[in-house]
Amino acid sequence: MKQTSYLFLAVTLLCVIGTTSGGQSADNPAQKPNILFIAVDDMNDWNGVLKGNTQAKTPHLKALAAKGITFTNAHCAAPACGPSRSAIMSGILPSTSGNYINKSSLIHNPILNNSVLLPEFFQQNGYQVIGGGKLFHGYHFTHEVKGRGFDEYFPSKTQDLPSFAGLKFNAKLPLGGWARQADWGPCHPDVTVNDHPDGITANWASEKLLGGELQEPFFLGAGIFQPHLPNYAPQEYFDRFPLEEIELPEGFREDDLDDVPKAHSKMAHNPWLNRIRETNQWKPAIQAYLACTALVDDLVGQIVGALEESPYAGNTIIVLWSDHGFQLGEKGRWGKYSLWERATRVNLMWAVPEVTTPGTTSAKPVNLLDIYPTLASLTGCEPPEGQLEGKDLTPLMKDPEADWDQTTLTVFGYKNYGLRSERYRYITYADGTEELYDHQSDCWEWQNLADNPEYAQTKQMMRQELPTHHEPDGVTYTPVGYKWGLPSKSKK
Ligand SMILES: [Ca+2]
Ligand SMILES: [Ca+2]
Repeated sequence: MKQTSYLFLAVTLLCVIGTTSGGQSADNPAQKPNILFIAVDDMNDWNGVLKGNTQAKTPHLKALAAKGITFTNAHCAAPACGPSRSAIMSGILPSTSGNYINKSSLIHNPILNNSVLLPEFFQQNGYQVIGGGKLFHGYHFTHEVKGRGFDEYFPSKTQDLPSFAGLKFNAKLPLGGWARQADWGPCHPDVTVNDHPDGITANWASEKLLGGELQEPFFLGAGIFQPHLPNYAPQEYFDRFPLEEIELPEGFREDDLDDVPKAHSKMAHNPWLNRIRETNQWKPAIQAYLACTALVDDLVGQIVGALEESPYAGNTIIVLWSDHGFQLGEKGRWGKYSLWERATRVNLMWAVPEVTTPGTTSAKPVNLLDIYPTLASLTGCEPPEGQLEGKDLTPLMKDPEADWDQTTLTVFGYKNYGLRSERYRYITYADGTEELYDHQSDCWEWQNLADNPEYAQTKQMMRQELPTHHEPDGVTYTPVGYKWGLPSKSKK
């Protein structure tokens, strides 16, 4: 009965308003655009689109950028997989939910657990929702959200992809293998991209698209794990970046932390760079990150290429995002877990039929938190009431220079905030210490201007944008600790 009445309503509406096009509201689910949702893990701005480093080779990301709009000043809600992805999937800021660090569980957080997660949202709106790879935090997808909102998960809701530890290697790995999670190196020559867990995810997504049997509208999520450590890829990817040509990061300065408050080290003490330098592995580690980014690029090309060849090409929104950035030595850090540019800046690219203009960019400050409300808007689905804290990006898709918020926010741990405007980055830590950088003259954030009285007004403007609410009722949260961003103690 219910289905019949929906159909009747849809047919009636179609008679009244005629056909609708992609990106416009339509009450008949069959008319709504499909969504290809590509997640990439730990991919920073070292690529040919965001131009954070010139060594990267990423033709397929460039081709995707040429299809639609790239947000060049997009930032994560949190510089760690767990809270970043929880924010993307719920549309709720970490400071609102109390989900601050990787160890914080999504489903044991009452605010997040009671929210309508993005896959559930599309399922409730009549979409076929399927996913594979790493979409939520935890490579083992099923451990966290147990398939909530998915009609189908690859390989299944109870079975994970093969682990990286199972790949074959020729040589001993530099830091001793998967257990440290900090290794890198080429796989054994017998290993091809089809054996790599990310290759398996990309093959699955491509086959789904090319198979032509998806029920429209669909939401297809493909989560790529690289270039998250361990940086393992087939030899051919390492061969693209000869070791003798590798250059150290342009943004690295030995004395860079001299003008930075000590509070940053409380968020995450990261010994990896020291270890990497001591063992003369800096260039090999950079080579591996570049190799794995090139692998991701090929897989993105494969998935987008499959969509283009599929029957769904004309009515499918593509959104590609990375969950946060990564520092390859800048500010003494090999890792994420900081509020600096290289850790918060992300890839955020959209190609939306009849909405985006090919090859456009916008430098307005935007956030991964904006993905959920934007998808709701583009598909004409009513967002869950009172839940979403991000903004619909559609106005910027139509006019990249449209009036917009002055800043966007990244949260890492209790009362540690990074704000990015078009020109400045402002950081304030829980102990009240501050940093301020002027990107117009200092793209590497070398000179902390926070104590310079000339910038008092700028700081004041930025401070007004900070959240005033940091301790959600009824939520047990763990402050960021000293070691690896793991909790040092529990609060409440
Ligand atoms: Ca990540
Ligand atoms: Ca400095």
